[in-house]
Amino acid sequence: MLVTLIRRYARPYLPYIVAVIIFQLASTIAALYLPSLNAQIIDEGVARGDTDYIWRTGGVMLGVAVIQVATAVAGVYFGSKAAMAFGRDLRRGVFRKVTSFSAKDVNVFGAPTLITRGTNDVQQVQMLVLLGLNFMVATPIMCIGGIFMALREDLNLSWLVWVSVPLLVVVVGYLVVRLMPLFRSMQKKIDRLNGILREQIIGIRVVRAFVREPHETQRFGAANQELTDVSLKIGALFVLMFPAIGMILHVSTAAVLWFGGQRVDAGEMQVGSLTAFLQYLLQILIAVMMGTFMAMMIPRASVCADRIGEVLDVEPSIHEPLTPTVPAGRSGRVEFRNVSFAYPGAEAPVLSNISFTAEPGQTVAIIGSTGAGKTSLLALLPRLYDAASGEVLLDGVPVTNLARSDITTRVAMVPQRPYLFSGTIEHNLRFGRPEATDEELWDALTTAQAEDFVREKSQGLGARISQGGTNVSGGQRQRLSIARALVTRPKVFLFDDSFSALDVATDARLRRALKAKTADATVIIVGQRVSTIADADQILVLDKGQIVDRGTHEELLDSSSTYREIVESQLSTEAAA
Ligand code: M5T
Ligand code: MG
Repeated sequence: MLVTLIRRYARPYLPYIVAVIIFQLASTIAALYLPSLNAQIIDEGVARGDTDYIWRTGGVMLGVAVIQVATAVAGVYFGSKAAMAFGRDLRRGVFRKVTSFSAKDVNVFGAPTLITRGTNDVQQVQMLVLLGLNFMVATPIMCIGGIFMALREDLNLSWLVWVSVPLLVVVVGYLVVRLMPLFRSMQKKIDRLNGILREQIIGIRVVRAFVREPHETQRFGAANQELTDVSLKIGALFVLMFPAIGMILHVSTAAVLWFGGQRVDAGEMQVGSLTAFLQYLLQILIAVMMGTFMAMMIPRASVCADRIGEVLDVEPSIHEPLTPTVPAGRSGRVEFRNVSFAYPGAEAPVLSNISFTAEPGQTVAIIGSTGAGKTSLLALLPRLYDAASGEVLLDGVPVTNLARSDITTRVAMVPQRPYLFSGTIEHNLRFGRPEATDEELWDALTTAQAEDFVREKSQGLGARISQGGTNVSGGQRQRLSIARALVTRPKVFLFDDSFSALDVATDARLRRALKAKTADATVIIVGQRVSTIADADQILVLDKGQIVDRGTHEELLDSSSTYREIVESQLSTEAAA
């Protein structure tokens, strides 16, 4: 997966990557050349007392050093550019994919892990790409070139290379193998911590109301502690790593000086060669170390890449038809034909054999006890879910054959738990139709009986709404979301229990105003209160996912015992109250 992701998302930045390779090649060769120039100055210039030679070679050395630094900087610059662009594109890819998910697809993963995958996981892969670009060329060339150059200086000391390099590989490799599983579990712990934190922040009011802070704090504390423990274990290994590497470097240095010194004494080696050899050995060891660090990043990044790939590979369960049917009429006629539906993983169907028609200009009401399947029924029209069998038709065309835009421009839903976005009231109202004028917004607010409280706000339409709409009351949120639906001027309105948070008088006023505005639209209302739905053209009585009775209020009072029971229970509670 890691390779696939990198191949797919790094392709547009190939020119940058080529630049990185060229610059690194140049800077590595320059770096390898420097010690040998240094040796020449000492062994030829200083030994012969040739000041001219020293100046000349020194000049060349300065030039090479400048090239080395400049190309190294350029390499890192292009490498960072490519890696950051890669990360941005990958993040965008994950985000696009997630926004194409249906409710069902999101549930398969869960929101917290989708968030971690789109942020932290992408960052890990991006980090690997960044380091990879910075080291992939330099490290092997530095190793091989360094060994070659070192041996050129003195063959007799070569055993020092053969001893110190494998020693370093073994020590660093051992630590990396110990670190890998820790990194893998760290990613899971981060997921879990995100999940708990998210849940607690969203549910903060409930937590307060039930005085669950100590319990929740403890739950968070436990997850936090687990992450800390893993991080500490990782830290402990890192603490070992640096002294171990330092030890090997310093012992190698001492060994080179000791054995090389003896050879210089014996006149078998020149001092310049000795320093050059030492510098090459250090270059090799540092390159080996970097290579091993890189190798260590790969498993972690590949865990992350797999997690990202799982998201990217999902075929959204609800997809647009390839050749959408263009409906002949656009009046907003809704028809359910023998529709059955079950939630994924549930054994019993939530809806079975639902058939009804809602004509433009008509109001169809759905009433039934909680859990009867009212919300699920509405969800099938905008394709939040697809029916298992039967057909849901809009203007005579099955919704599965309609282009998404054809559905969304004609169907507006006021969900049972309305969600507002952070921003202003205005920005929320224009959600479905950005080009709506201010008059249209006020008009919608008036109809939704929300005008007064928006006018009371000093910033009016510009008043801030917090994420989820938590800074307005439940009833205000409901009315704002009704206004939001009105602004889109749809052909079909779906109101899911949208009047429940309103008092009876406001409810009546709102519905009277709505009636005028929605005269030629199809309206489907889910309601709990009989008074809300009594004047509907057709009332469907839903029980355990089936339509048990249908008709107008008067007809149902006569014919339906279930409906009568509902009416009587509400009358008696009103009488009691
Ligand atoms: C009908 C189940 C739920 C209930 C039945 C939304 C949802 C519901 N269900 C799931 O299994 N998964 C889900 O994501 O389906 O639920 P409903 O359609 O929401 O019922 P309702 O709208 O009539 O109820 P209410 O309380 O809003 O009046 O068994 O468990
Ligand atoms: Mg519901």
